Amino acid sequence: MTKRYSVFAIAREAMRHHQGWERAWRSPAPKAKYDVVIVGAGGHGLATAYYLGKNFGITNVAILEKGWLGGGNTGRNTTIIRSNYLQDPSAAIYEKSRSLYETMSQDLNYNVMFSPRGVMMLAQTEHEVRGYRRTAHANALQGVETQFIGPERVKELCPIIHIEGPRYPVLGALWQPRGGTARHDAVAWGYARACSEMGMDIIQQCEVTAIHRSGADGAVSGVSTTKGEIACDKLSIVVAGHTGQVCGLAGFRMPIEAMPLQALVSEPIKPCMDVVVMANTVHGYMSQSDKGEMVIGGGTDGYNAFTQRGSFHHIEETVRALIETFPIISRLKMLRQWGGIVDMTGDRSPILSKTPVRNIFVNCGWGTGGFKAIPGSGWAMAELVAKGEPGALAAPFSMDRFREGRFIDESVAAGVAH
Ligand code: FAD
Ligand code: PYC
Repeated sequence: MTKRYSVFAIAREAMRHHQGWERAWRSPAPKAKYDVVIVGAGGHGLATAYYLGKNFGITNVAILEKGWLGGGNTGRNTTIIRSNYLQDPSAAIYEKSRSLYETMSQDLNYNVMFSPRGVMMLAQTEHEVRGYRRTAHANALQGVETQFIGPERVKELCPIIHIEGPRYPVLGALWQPRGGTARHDAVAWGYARACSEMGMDIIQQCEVTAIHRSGADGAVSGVSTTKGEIACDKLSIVVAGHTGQVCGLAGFRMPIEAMPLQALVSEPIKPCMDVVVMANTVHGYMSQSDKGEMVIGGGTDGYNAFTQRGSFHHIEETVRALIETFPIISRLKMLRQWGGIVDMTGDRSPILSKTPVRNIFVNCGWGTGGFKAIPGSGWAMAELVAKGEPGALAAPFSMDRFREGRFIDESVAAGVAH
């Protein structure tokens, strides 16, 4: 039984030189067989496992990770959480997710530092004004709390914004007061600890290299990994930018492509901005971390690749663009830069779906915007894996929609140009 984290535990450990903390999760050797194997220990894989245990009592589960848990996009994103999407199925799953973030720290007994500081998406063209007004109306009907605010209110909420920009003045913004940020590593670590506590096995440094099928209908029977053979009744593939390759191991193709997306942080400065701002026209988004760094992100590279780096010209373009709206950052030094491999679908919406192989399920396509979706996606995916059929949250996101022309177009709400 893992000891609970609490103020008393902190006081107790302070008294005994922090000698009593235990490991947050076990690192077991894989068993020969599990009821469910999840490939990928990013946020979505871990959350799927957590809700399989919590909501359905399924705990004979292994989560296999080729690197270290949270080392993919989950530990590389700019942590923006919001649910201001246009289409009803998106608003439903992202709002479920945002609401789960509100109580995640208590639920997991792990401080994920959820900070509902408010997110604004700037409107810097007439087209965006119309678009965001429309989204605000749609959100009102969906029960998502957003509003379209004017430039004066934008300036009030974020005084460092230059409202009369040289090329793109700020004409207003779509404001979601309960949007915000959370600590990305903590989300992965909190789920990992809770899964391990339920008896699930998180196996790191364990790459899935083959997928096996058997029986008359060719249902999944197990996987080969760099740590040996593992049999399973059900397999959930949750590998973001590597979806194409891993699904290829099972013999089917996915309507998805992989691209690098990068971000950077500045040197730390005093607190100057207590909201998240996305400026999609000039193309950049920015928030300030608790350490004081300005967290800055840009767009995807213009080609498919698997480098977790991103290209230099993107940094230049992003920073140049943001300086128009935030002249205050012009003399800051960049501290570090990194990239992740994002998984993009044609309509910029995710896939939570059964696949052509019985008992293989896939969760992918969160692209540039899946950090905010981790709890909601895990919740919906656990239902799909446990019951074999999607519930109301996941159903619209099945991969049939590409064959049926039933797109859920969120290319504007994605907030990142691609
Ligand atoms: P990942 O965290 O990538 O996890 C997949 C895991 O699968 C990886 O750990 C990988 O190692 C593992 N894996 C792959 N192949 C195998 C294999 N064969 N065997 C075993 N394991 C395997 N979203 C937001 O909501 N807000 C943001 O502000 C935001 N900013 C972003 C900024 C950047 C720079 C990037 C890159 C992304 C951003 N995102 C943002 C998107 C978000 O990070 C992702 O959508 C989300 O983290 C995806 O989580 P995941 O669990 O699906 O994937
Ligand atoms: O989806 O909000 C988002 C986002 C911000 C930065 C990257 N993605």
